[in-house]
Amino acid sequence: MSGRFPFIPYRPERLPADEMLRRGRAFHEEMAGRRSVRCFSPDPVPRELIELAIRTASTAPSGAHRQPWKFVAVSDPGIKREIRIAAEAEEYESYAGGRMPPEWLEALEPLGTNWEKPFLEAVPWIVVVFEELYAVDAQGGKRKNYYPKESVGIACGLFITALHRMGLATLTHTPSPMAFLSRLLDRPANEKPFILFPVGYPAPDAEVPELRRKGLEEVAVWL
Ligand code: IYR
Repeated sequence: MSGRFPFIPYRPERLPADEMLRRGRAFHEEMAGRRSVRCFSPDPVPRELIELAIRTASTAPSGAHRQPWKFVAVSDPGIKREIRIAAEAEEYESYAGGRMPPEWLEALEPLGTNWEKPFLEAVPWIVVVFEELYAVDAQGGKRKNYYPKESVGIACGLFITALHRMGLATLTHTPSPMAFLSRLLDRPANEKPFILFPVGYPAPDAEVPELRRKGLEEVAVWL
């Protein structure tokens, strides 16, 4: 398989300067209100909203346009329970079994996390994103993907953004190591677990740490 795509015109609307500023400010304000949540309401979330978030994530740019991602959306209570049990076993080993070095535990202390992950059962949806390390064609041949980590990372950012825009909350959860997710979700060897997203509404009494984000002067350099 080779050859160039046909090229088509791309003429997005060019906005007036004040409208650009207005939109940029409004979007920044909206995104600045996003928080990672660890305490979810059991209220159901329509599948269509999850579909939209995945469609939006899948608009991400990717190396050689290989789109090396797969989103596994779980609403089945039995599978969520299995994920919780397996994740907590790994997390227990990390937190209490000495797998996380003291420096790491210290870094997490302000967040108040521990090995217990009840939200994995409480949430209406768990979306596990897999990184496709290489593609497999119909004959079983392997085709290399390019920059899969960068590509999937961008897709995950768009996923989080889409959820927030729709009024849903999530957490970028990485119950490490994540190999158990391939087994429980029956994914092939070319797909590697990347991030697990519990998705739902925050619980009515949810709290988040009062953290401060770096200012522009700390994250931007102008030359
Ligand atoms: N995976 C563990 C530990 C953890 C690691 C980081 I880096 C965090 O920002 C938060 C937690 C857990 O989910 O508890």
